[in-house]
Amino acid sequence: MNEINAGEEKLSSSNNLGESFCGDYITHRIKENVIEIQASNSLVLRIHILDHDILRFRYACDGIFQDDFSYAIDPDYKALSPKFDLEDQVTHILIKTDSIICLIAKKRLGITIVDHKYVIINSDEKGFHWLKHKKFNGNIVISSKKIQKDEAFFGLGDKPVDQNLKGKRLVNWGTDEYGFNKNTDPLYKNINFFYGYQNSRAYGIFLDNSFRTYFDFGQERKDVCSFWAKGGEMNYYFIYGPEPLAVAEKYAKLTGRPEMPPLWSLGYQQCKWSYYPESMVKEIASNLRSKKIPCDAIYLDIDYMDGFRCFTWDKEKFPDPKRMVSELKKDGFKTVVIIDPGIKIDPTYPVYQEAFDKGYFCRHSDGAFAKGKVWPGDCFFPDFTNPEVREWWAGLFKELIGDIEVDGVWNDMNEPAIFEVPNKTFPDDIRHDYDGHSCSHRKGHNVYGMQMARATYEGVKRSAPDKRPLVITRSGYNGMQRFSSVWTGDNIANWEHLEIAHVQVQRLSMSGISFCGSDIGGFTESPSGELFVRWLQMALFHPFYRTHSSGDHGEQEPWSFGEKYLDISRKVINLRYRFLPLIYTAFYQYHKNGTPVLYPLIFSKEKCKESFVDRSDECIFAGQILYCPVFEKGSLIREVYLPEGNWYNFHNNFKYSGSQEHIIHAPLDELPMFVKEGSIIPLGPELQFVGERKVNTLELRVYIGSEKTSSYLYLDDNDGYAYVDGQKRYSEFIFEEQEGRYRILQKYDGTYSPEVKTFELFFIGLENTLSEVWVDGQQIKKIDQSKRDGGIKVGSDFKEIYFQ
Ligand code: MIG
Repeated sequence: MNEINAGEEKLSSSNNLGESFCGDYITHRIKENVIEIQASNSLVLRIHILDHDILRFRYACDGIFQDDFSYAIDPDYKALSPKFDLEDQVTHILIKTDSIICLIAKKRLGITIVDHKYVIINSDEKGFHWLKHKKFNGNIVISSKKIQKDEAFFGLGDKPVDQNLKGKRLVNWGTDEYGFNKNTDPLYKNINFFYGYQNSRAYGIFLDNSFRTYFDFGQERKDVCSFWAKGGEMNYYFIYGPEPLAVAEKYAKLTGRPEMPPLWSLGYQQCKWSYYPESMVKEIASNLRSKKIPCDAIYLDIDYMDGFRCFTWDKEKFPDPKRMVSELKKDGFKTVVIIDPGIKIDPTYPVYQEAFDKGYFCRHSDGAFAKGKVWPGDCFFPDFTNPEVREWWAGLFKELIGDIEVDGVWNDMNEPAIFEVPNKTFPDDIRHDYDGHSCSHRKGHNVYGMQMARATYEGVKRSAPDKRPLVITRSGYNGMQRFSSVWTGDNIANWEHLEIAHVQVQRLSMSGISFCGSDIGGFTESPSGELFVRWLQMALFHPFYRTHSSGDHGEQEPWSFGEKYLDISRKVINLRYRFLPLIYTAFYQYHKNGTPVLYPLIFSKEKCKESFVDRSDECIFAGQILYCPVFEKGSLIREVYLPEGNWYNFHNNFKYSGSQEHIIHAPLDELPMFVKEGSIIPLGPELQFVGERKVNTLELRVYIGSEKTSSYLYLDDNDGYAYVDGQKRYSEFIFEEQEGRYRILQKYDGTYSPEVKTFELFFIGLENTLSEVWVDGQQIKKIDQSKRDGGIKVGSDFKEIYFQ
């Protein structure tokens, strides 16, 4: 038995006759930054040295490499071709870069990667090997590595499993899982990237292979980590940290980061399946405003369309979409609409007819278009892996975005999901263009959703070139973050799902996908008021902040649970808007450097503690705020672990010392959160929506600490592309204590003049009352101790502040 199936089947048993291994070393040659090693059994290994800490490994079993083509790698990624030394020793070839040494054993080409002290970071067990795929006559390509002592594993996108993947086997094959649960696998997304972490050091491995992939972290054999693909080439990137955060940033640079999103897309979004007709949409909008719930976007789910035909409107429900969208806009609401991949087979429907005439739909291997049933009934499906099809698809948004002025597009069902078939998707034989590298669905499946989101992104962007696009997608492959935000799909309104979403969002963030969120309140079933507000809190720092529900179990708007919960919802969402400048700043750091907007403690800059490997309760946002949602029904108490240093409770400014557990009061209307000492946290005003009025003043909360600390603030026009040409200000605030006084230095480049002209400073944690403040050499005013509200106002372009 050498066919590998999901889950139970054994991957490697010693009596597995089909197993083939690398032969022994014969010779090597170096061409620029690629080292090619020839083995005795005609196998060839190519090692690309992309950076001093990023190596790419490719294996050709018979010496013939496949086309070097990837949807994942950012086309703008530039390999640095760093300097390296190669040593040809008796037993090994050594490749030395500035940070690692890669040893290739001449026996069977076993790979070991060590640091300069020869401490092992990662090493092959069986290493690369392969099995004959019985059914397809290709190879199942496998890489097996030793699990180091106490090694933990993280990553892999949207897996709804505990943070540490040790002991688990997981599969990537995008699947529509309505009402998924803890440990449901696979889910919608296909992110072939994981971390190994041991002895305070992390590396990442990205298997760039879009066939069905498997990751086994010691489930089958306790000390072995294997990853494999049911076809294609063994082609993986090894990224060394040593800090986990450094791995995240390097991975994000390799597979790309998104552009800055429009600020409104980080505001609160209200969605349901479905709001219709127009009067209902208007009622939701007016309720949001009259009940003073801040909101930036309303979503239209599938029922806005005419018989679920993409790019059409049901004119009975929505007689004049352009008018409606513009009226919503006047009220400060953006409109986002859903677009699915299935195109209804209907010769009277021009989108269908054109795609049919041009042959843009996916075909079976014998040539017939592939039919699948989804919402519109029988459909054909555009082959988004064909650049010409993507181009056509992008053009379809001209009316929707350019004329009707819809602001964003939500791509669903793009695993692709198909009804009434046992495997829930296309059969394997379907053909894909794969950008000229024609293949079957076995290879095309896991990239289908990403290519749809990509074509949508192009279309939205092109149709409104002065605005930043918003695209949301359910499925995707590594690198999808360049084009789209994501949500976690059809979760359930129960308390366990609060925790699942919390872990999923951290996992997505460390997998290069920071622009993510869950259906707030839960998609299926109905939350209680308590669960709903706890969910709003849990998601407070998730960049994608949207309430969504299937709609068939009751209402799920902030006012659906009575006055008490309406008030709490308002309070939480108001706080979201106060945090927008910091969420935007964190997003900028993600856009620029690949830094995840939020991450678990194990990724924090605090000295890495092995005890964090299983810990996902607490989460760090923007590098400076630790928050820990309440996951238990009825609970008003939260145990929280604070890492080293001092921390301030955001809500009452009490100071706590770190490196220990605390028990804190967690009232129903508060997300427990703590600010690291030394941080300077910007807060904006409460707004009903982004752009409601000019924001000329931001609060800066200065949390007194003893160590020199940098904080940041990013400002630009909140939409449009002027920021690309330098119309932005990225300030670094350096806080430090100097001879009994405190100093804040502001540094930024450029001449951009932001709308924010004033900062209002609040000093938190001063031991004595504030007596003096000097701004750029001037003592600005006597401090009036009787005036306790209001902070110290300074120009937003200040250079240096002293206070004591
Ligand atoms: O078969 O469009 O995950 O968010 O509301 C269900 C209807 C199709 C699944 C999505 C969900 C959306 C729903 N869709």
